[in-house]
Amino acid sequence: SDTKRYAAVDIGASTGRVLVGWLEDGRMRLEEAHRFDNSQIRVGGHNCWDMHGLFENMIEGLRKAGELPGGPPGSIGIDTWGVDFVLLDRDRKMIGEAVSYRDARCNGMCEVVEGLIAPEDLFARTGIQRQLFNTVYQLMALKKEHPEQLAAARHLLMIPDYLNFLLTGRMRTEYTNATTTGLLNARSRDWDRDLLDLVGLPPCVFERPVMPGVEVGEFTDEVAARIGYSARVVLPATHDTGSAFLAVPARDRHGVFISSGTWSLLGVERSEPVTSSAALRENFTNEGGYGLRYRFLKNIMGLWMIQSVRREVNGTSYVRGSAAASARFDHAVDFDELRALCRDAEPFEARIDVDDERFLAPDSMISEIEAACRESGQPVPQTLGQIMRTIYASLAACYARSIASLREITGCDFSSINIVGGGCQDSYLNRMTAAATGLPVFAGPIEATAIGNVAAQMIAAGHLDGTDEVRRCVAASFPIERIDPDT
Ligand code: LFR
Repeated sequence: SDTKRYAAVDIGASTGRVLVGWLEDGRMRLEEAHRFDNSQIRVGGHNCWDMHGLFENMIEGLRKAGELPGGPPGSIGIDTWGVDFVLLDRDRKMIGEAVSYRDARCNGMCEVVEGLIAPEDLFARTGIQRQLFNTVYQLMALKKEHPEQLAAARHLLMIPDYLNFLLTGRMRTEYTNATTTGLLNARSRDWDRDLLDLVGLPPCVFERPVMPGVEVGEFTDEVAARIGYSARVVLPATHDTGSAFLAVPARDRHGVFISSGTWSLLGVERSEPVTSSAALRENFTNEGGYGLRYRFLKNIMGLWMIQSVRREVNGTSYVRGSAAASARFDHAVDFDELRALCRDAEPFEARIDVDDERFLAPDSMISEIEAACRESGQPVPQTLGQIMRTIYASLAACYARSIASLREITGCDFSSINIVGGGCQDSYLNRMTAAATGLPVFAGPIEATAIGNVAAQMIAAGHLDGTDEVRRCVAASFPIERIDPDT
């Protein structure tokens, strides 16, 4: 293959970016071409993704990527958050909106599905955790509210699949992200047709998933004209967490991985799914990973809580144009300032359950935290610093608890924690994590998701050998900080 430069379009629930990666003397290099905010819009009574805005930002980013000194990338890959999707009609036009997973439409849908299939049976089939927003529950909500949309649908595409379609005119269903629907059979790695039947979803909209590494196609002429060059679109693990895990510079087989962004995804890689009753009870999941591995992990609310507090004190909202609280300060508060307030609030101690669904999309994160403390008979935070302290201490405690469960369920012992993603820059949280777990933390790289995306393309082009080589290459290419429990 002659492909030398690779672009990653990596869109998370809060921000998106386009990065270009290449290999130089055995090391991976990265350059950022474009970064943008991903905010939601209110349409038809729901919080939705601004698909038009995301597409335009992607085009802009790829155009800028082509103008970097090294010349245009020959291959590009897209990854995004999981579970969300669009439906296309027989003319391949989008039906309705891409509703966001934090929208309230799923309330009550777990119960509806439980009436059709026992939770144990569902978990045994899919290996997927019970999360209110899994695609299966979103589809049940859609079926209730807009049965006509589901009836008109000919294709279901996950968000990255849809962006790939817009770039190339070709439809592919990528496996890792498809697992987050909660509708794939964990062992066959294909849609569980019995399950689709049980919950009453139209089997014809689900196309057989293909693995990362598969080429989707070239840009359409129209897209190539706008971007200024043409390139091949190749599938990475299109689920961001799948790409992030591929890029974890694991030192050995005894590390716990945390992909820290809007969510903290804490877990390990396995070659088989774990669907024991303990895994179900602790709500662990078995998501499809790169190279036929499974990510056995737990979703922890993560930086979302801190981002929400910050937006709230600054009087902004993650949904564009929606009513926001009035700002509490005469200046915009940033994360450093919040952390400084937090340190000043030591040793305030109250603990909340950061796994609780009440924190998924509360009207006010601050009031929700205060209420949770009050209801559990603990001291109620009185200052912003105390709110922050409560979140940080609760997150670190949740990490420690989850690692203990992981140990119990898998029977494995862990000797370190690898934290990757934007959240690994939070040295305060890293120190608290090391202290709470008693394990050394290895923090970095920050752009693990984009790196994993690029790496999958490099493997597909024959420039890297596989997962182990990717991890060695990442370890050699990016700064990784070690934080010991006693520092
Ligand atoms: C992280 C992530 C998680 C998924 C959540 C919702 O960005 O993809 O893995 O549980 O977003 O899709």
